[in-house]
Amino acid sequence: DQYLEPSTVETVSQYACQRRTTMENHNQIFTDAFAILAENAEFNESEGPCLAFMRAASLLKSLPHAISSSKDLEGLPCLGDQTKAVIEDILEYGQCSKVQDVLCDDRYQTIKLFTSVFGVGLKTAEKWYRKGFHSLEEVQADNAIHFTKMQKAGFLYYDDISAAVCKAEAQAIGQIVEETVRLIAPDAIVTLTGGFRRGKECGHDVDFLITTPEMGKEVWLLNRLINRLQNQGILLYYDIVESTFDKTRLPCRKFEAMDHFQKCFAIIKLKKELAAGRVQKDWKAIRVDFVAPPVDNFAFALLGWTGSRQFERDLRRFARHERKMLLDNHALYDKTKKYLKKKTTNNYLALNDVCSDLSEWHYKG
Ligand code: DGT
Ligand code: MG
Repeated sequence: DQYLEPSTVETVSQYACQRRTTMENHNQIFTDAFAILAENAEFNESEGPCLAFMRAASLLKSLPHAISSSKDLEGLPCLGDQTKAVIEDILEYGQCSKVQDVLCDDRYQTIKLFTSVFGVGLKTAEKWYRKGFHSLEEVQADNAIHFTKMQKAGFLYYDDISAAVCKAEAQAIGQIVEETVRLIAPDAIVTLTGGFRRGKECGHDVDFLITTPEMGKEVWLLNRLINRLQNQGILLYYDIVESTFDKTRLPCRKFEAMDHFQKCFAIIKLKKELAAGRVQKDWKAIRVDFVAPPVDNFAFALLGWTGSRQFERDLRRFARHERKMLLDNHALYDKTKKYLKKKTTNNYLALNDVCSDLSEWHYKG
């Protein structure tokens, strides 16, 4: 009965993977506040509060109505004293002083700016902040800093990459990728994943899963794809991360499981139409991620790369706590039977067993 339509069940599930979430967010004023508080907690490496704010935001996004009084919060999971206080502040004053304090905070503003550069993580941003820098210009002017290849590309294409990618751009990139992959392997499987698979109107990058129907053939795909894109003159940056896949290892129990598939983080030059008479460059740099799992793991990779991050986290938590299974981007493990579901057919069956209803709910919305 946990799979019933939300309207017919009285309680809202604590798991994002059991909640229908549409593109319509009736509680954006609250979820925007939580996103800022979660980001600030992340910058301060406060994992608990960060997760609590993200969970609360995810829950409010799934509600079919706007919260208009604290009475509406009764019986809802994922809301603690801190998150409730934020909601009550907004209900009463139209804004939350804690959020305003974060937005005005020098450290928050600066770390947010620095981490917005492709290739700059929290540690690097902090190092630059401790040097007393507040702008990207100051950072770039420091001769003592050795920038990685990724960061150099991040600075070079900063304006394009920090602008959102729209659906039409994602589709145009999809067409280029599809056509190029077809030239290498006509039977290859190319699937758009990430936010655009969930139906989002815009995103920060475009994500693809690429594989071949024949096991083992996928190992050549990314290098050949990169070569072709390079020959077309549209590859601005790439970094291929080789597969570290070890089938004997059990899935990672950390909540933010990373996978071991071969992948490539790239920046692609997308031609764009210019309005007549405009003097402007006629292309936009777009961040693109390619992941090349073996076809045996394709179903799990697809599930893992479709997101959202909260959905993935809760799906793993659901598998662990409610089904005594371990789920990651490679497979589903039965903890009680201690075996690994390996074959493609089994993978699909396993997915159907555990979460097909749930993911359908999620993605239909
Ligand atoms: P955005 O920001 O509009 O691109 O939103 P998403 O949802 O496309 O997020 P993105 O592109 O960061 O990642 C796509 C999904 O893949 C996201 O839900 C997280 C998930 N994912 C699964 N495994 C991995 C992994 O090993 N590395 C990364 N970076 N993401 C993973
Ligand atoms: Mg994405």
